[in-house]
Amino acid sequence: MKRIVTMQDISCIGKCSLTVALPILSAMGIETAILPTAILSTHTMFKHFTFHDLTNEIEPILSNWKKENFTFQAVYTGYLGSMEQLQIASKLIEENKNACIIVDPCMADSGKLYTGFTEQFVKGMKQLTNKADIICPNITEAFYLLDKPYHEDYTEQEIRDMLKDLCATGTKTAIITGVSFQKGKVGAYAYQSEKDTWHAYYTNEEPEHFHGTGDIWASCLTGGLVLGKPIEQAIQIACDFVKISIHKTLQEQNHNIYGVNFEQAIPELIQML
Ligand code: PXL
Repeated sequence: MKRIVTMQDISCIGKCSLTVALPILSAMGIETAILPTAILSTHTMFKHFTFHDLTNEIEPILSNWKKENFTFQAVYTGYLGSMEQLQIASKLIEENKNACIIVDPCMADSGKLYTGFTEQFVKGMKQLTNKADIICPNITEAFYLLDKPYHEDYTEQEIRDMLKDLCATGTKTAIITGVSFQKGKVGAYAYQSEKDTWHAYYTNEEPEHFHGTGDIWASCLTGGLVLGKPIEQAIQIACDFVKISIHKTLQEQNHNIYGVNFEQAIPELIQML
């Protein structure tokens, strides 16, 4: 059985980070070790939330794991809460030289940094992405990583240039999610620097936007790759699963805005594998 490790927070309610990564990766048949970075009452899109930092727990957990000689096929990092956690993630990557490293630079959306993030953190995250095999920023995060002003009227050439720039400092493959060049269509655009190849995949855009979809997308991508799918197929699975999850959410009359009904889409995910 494949075993991976994912480092991100536990938002107790809110359907993001570990509460989506763990069920999705488990459903995909992958043993998923977790390194929780913090425990929050909800994700930070709520007006009030508690935040208990778990940084001090991480190093002892890692040193215990070392004694057991655990190995991981992939290291997947998501929401990290501090500069110190970026350092720990970096160390985790260095200690797992044979693993596929997937860094989702969770820090921004809709043109803005999430609550609590700073320009200094963005610089630190850029350093972390340089160490990854694969990164999957959304459009906003891609602009932040490249220190470019966010705008919505980007062209396909601009996205291609950004993907190349993201790979220029170390990342082997960059995928920008939430890309749209045509009204009603949204997808992901990838550049594999080692092969100098491009790949884009789009689905019909659903009429509402929800929190947590980036984490669902990155979890599916990670799962697909760990299962040995070609990156084009892993991207398709991730895009389709997010789309189906949003669709199921919209079918429910009193749906939550804080997350999507990905749970009800898991049978379709398994069929896609
Ligand atoms: O989905 C990204 C995410 C993860 N974890 C926490 C968040 C967010 C987005 O707001 O607040 C705690």
